[in-house]
Amino acid sequence: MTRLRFALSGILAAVAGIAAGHLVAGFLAPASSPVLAIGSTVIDLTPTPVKEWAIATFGTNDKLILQGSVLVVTLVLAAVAGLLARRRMPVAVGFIVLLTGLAGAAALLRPAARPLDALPAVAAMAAGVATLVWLARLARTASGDVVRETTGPRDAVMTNATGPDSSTAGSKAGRRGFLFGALGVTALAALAAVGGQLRAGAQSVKKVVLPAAADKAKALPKGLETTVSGISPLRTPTDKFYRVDTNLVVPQVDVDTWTLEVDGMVEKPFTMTFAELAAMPLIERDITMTCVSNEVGGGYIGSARWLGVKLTDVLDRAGITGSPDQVLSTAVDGFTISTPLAVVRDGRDAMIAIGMNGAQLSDTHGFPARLITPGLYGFVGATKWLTKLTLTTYAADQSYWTKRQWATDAPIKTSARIDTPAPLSTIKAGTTAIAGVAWAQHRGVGTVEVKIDDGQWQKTKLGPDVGIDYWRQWYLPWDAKPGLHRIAVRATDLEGQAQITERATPFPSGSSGIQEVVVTVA
Ligand SMILES: Nc1nc2c(c(=O)[nH]1)N[C@H]1C(S)=C(S)[C@@H](COP(=O)(O)O)O[C@H]1N2
Ligand SMILES: [Mo]
Repeated sequence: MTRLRFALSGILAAVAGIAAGHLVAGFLAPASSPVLAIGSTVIDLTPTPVKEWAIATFGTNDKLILQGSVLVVTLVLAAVAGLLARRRMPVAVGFIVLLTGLAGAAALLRPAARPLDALPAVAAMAAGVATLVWLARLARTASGDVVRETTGPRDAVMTNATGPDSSTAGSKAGRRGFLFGALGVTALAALAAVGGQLRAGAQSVKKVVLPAAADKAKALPKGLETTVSGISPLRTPTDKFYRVDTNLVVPQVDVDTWTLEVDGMVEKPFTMTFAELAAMPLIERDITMTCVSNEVGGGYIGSARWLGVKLTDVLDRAGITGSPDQVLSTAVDGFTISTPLAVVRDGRDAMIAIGMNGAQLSDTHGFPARLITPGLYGFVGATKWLTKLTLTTYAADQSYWTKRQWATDAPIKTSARIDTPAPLSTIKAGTTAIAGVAWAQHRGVGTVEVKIDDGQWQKTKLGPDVGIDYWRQWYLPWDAKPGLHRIAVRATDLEGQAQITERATPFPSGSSGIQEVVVTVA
């Protein structure tokens, strides 16, 4: 019981510290909240294969699981600190100082950190130490242990605190004292944590007015979703669009102070405001984005209408000098992406997007501006929360993922996905549709074929053509007979190049292989 009380003192000290830190971070910078700061550092330090495994295993829950793990490890360490507090208070306090110090260092080591970002950790340290000292004192009073402890000279002082009737009778009041103390700390911590959360969540990006495009996209044709149930809609609604980034906290960028800087191997480096960027000629394009971490048949793909400025227009304004081979783009949090300059300049619609699906970018998709490079996986061409473009060379500078051994030039691989019937589902016998989407960005989808069991590859019917940078819906009517069936799909691009059938993992340049689903027809 005594040990439990001390362990609990440590745990509650950590809870109080984390909550106090979260509260302060809510006002200053949400990403500097202790658990989040440590979590982000863990993300950056995690070796690529482990990261891949986490994304593959936990999918979009990977961030939650990471934060949960950081929390659990912290609480276990805090319990140890609590146990130490029983006999060696200075060591226990040192332990808490060390833990919160690590959180402070993690917050300060973020690439775009400001000195103030250390404050949440300082608050956590103060709250943690105070709670530990106070609860450990209550725990000492509460435990019958006090009697034994009086035998040691070191604890003589402590006995005084509990008064002369400190044995059995005193420990009952002491137990209640500890209980109330623990409950009080829990309640205060809950309040602080909720307060911090509310405060952080209350920040949202400002509404901006986006000018119309000078060069508009054609009206989007009617997609197959109106006739084929279960198929992905031709355009992905923004709230259904996948999200992939290294951020535990979504950056909330102040558009009034935001700037885009262009520097490096250029004649005239310059900085522009959002208003200046939005005043440049805007293009509107339908483009399908894909994440390199998308597994065969996976969901890290989305198609949207983007509004923005041609990237080459902005680069031309600075005037390129020397022989740079990459555009190194930097996000407001210091995250970087390398995009091959040759790709940017080959005529495709690489752009700095400020609008998505008829609205300003949402905070999760990179408000106020992001890169979109048709045909390249997101990690080499889709920098969100963009703030700087540097013309440089791969020899001189490396980006976030390049440092982690991912490919430098990563064209999206041709692939097809079966949306319906769902893998391992049971469907009714009779006429149905096998349907899905296929993509071969910047080459265009030529044909999509389906194979049922050991049959021939059959050509499917394609949905409307929205251009070579966009995915293509497809379907095949199927008279499904009872039994277990295997359905496979493959796509070929407009140049006649079939998708790669050999299985490859997403690392280092995107997955390949044929998707095959098994369904039961009953
Ligand atoms: N600042 C920043 N931009 C980023 C990333 C990131 O981690 N940070 N991830 C990239 C990756 S891997 C992909 S696939 C796309 C995803 O964009 P989305 O979340 O809008 O779908 O953003 C890219 N841009
Ligand atoms: Mo990605």
